[in-house]
Parts: sequence; C-alpha cells; structure tokens
Amino acid sequence: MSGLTFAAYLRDATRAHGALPADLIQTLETTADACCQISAALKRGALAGILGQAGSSNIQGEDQKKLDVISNDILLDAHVRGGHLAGMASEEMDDPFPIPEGQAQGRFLLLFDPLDGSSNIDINVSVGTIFSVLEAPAGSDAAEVAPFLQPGTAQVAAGYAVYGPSTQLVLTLGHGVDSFTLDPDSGDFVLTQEGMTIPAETQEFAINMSNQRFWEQPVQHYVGELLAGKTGKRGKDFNMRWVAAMVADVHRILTRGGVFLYPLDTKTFAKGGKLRLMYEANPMSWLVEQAGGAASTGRERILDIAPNGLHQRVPVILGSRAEVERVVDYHREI
Ligand code: AFP
Repeated sequence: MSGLTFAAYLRDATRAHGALPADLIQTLETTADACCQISAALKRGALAGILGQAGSSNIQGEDQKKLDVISNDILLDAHVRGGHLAGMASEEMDDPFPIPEGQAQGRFLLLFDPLDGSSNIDINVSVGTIFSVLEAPAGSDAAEVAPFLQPGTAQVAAGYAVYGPSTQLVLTLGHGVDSFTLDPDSGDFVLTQEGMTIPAETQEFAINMSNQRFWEQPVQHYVGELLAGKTGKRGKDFNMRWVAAMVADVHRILTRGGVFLYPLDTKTFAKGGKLRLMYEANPMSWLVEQAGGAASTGRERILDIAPNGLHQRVPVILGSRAEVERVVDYHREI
C-alpha cells in the first residue's frame, strides 16, 4: 500500500474496514489540506512576517503566537467551507464553533490543537497540529459544549501533523496507525509507513526534568530508577529527550519507542495537570494504544475519562506498555 495518496488510502480503508462515511472522509481530507497550508506558512516563517507574539491570550491564559492564530484560522476556514462538520472546538478558542447557518453541515465534530509546541516556532524546532473527530449525538447543538464532552473511546479518527524536516501526518481510524509524508512537489500526503508499533520495552524517556521538585512520589521513584541506570534496579542505562512539543515527543515514541510523562505535580495540581484532555491527551492516547502502547494518568486509562469541560487538563503518561504499567503500579503501591 506504500505510495498511496491520502485520498486513495481513505478509499482503500473503506474497502478494508467497511464504508467510511463520506463526511468523515471529507473531514480528514480537509484537515490534511489545512495541515498542508499550515506547513507552507511555517516554511515561510520570518519571510512572511508571521513569527512572534499575536498580542492576545487564549482561554488557558497562555500568550498566543501569530502562528497559533493563523493555524487556528486555517483550520476553521477550511472546515467552514467543507460542509461536512457540525462544529469545531480548539485549544485556542474559549467556546465551541458551530458551522455558521447558511453553510452546509455534517454530523462530525472536530477538536484540535492547531499548533502544539508553539514556543518552538521562534527557534525553528518541530511543532505540530493534533486533531480528534467525534460524532455529534443526534439532535445535539454544536454551539453547546455538551456534544463535545465524549470520552476518548468515542473518537472515530485521531491524528497529528508534525512539521519537522519533512511534514508527516499520522492517523488512526481504529485499525492501527499509519503515517504519510507530505510530497512538497505534488502537495499530497503519501503513505510512507503502515502499522506503526511501539516496542513494549524501551531505554528512552521524555519528561521536563526542571519540574522534578514538584512531582508526586510515584513519579519521583520511577524517574529515580531510570536515572540510576545500570547500577540501579533497572540494570540498564536510559537516555532522555524533551522537545517541548508533545507532537514531536509522541512521534519519536511511535517511531522508535519510549515513554512520555507530563505527570500531576504541585504546580499544576489545581488545574488537574498540564496537558489538555480533548485536544492533546485523547487523540495521542488513542494513537499510542492503536500502536500497541498504553496511556494513563497514573490512576486511570486516559481514554476512559468522562470529560467535564472542553479545556480540561489531565496528567499524561504514555508510550511503551511495560513502562506505563510500571508507573501505574507505582501509583498504586507508593
Ligand atoms: P503549547 O501547545 O501551548 O505550545 O504547549 C505545548 C505543550 O502543551 C506540549 O506540547 C508539551 O509537551 C508541553 O507543553 C511542554 O511543556 P513545558 O513548557 O513544561 O516543557
């Protein structure tokens, strides 16, 4: 199947796994097109005068970069014209965005983090777009928050684009994880890896070590064991990587294994964690599980969480199954 364009792949997925609804196919194709546009904007960077702060902040109180706002607008505009969605929700917007009256409507809901890791933009390091697709409950109103508040197990598609040396799109429809590379000549995403799998064991971990003094005891204990290396209980040396863009860190784990932790700590305790359930944790957790890994808050499976708000935050521990299970055990035992 390698070499298929994204559109041909979606037609093939229909043949292999039963018909994908036409409006879901359109949702995914339009999202891929929008990612292609975001990729082009990122490539122009300073030449287009689009680096730096936008002078606004999002609902989380975080300063927005110009490219956060531009990427959000690209996704909104593409999908308003598309005619296949009931509504959208974004990390960068306070409220849901229903498809305006007078525009064609569909039955799906799209949730996205338009530009994850945006602090990396100004230093020319990888960033990404994360998305999750849900079906709107019959008779629901996409101007309301309620239809969006579905657990991660209800996702019908999830994926991300990582804007690195090449632009890659990684997708799950619930039958494994496949990866596409943007062909800059044709503007098509082309299937380049089928069935991404995360090895159960690893020697690599990702965590922001500067937060160590704020962590809970189970995570202190786990990371302490990793740092002890060959001379400690684990009997092997571990390497550490931290890109500060979840997309890039998860992409590395999907590609060569590892474990990623943004655990609960005393700094983020009142908010419930750092990462957003609907825009980051749910889509990434589904991708990781579909690749044979695991994803937990330390205390529960992320995909089982019943959301209580559009911008809810949760602790995230995901990646190689054996490592995630060990951290979960420590949360039970320590
Ligand atoms: P933004 O999407 O607001 O740039 O946040 C990125 C992020 O949520 C996630 O992608 C990173 O893993 C994490 O923040 C990095 O956090 P630190 O700043 O604590 O390293």
